[in-house]
Amino acid sequence: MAAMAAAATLMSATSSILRRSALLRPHGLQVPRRFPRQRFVRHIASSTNEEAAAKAAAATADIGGPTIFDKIIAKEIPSSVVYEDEKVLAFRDINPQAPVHVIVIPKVRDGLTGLDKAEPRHAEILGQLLYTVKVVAEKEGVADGYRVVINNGAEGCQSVYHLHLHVLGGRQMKWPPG
Ligand code: DGP
Repeated sequence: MAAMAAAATLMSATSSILRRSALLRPHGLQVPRRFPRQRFVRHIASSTNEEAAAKAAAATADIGGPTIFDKIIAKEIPSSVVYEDEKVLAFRDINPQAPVHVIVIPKVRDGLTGLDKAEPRHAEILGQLLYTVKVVAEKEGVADGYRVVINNGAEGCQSVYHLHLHVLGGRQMKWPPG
């Protein structure tokens, strides 16, 4: 009789252990533990990405004020446009230093107050600006010889803080430049 009672107790205990491990753990214990963990990891990852993006945006924010070139782009003040496309504008300099003197600018400054603010993300627009210089030189009939100048910063004689390339031609250039 005692042996039968002991066997019944053992079977009940075994069944309880089996129920917990084989049935409850996968459906009852593991599910609620696994999902929150994954969500937590995803949350950490996404907030880290957001923070990194916010830091990158702050580091490259366009902190320069508006310039006269914004008004030229918006056609609020007139200019003699030599070339224009979606991203780039080229117009004659108001104070020409050579028979041909054209300014080439990005329509969206995107932090490029000067060349010193260039970031890897600007590589495409920088290439487009340079290519536009070549197009402008051909249009202006100076493709055989011209000079491209970027004045950067106060010591470089920059006066308008919106990146621009000067295309100068139509006369013999001298070297070194002043
Ligand atoms: P820089 O000194 O490198 O920043 O050159 C700025 C040039 O911009 C300078 O050669 C004169 C030109 N510029 C300034 N204001 C105007 C304007 O209102 N119209 C035109 N067409 N050019 C301007």
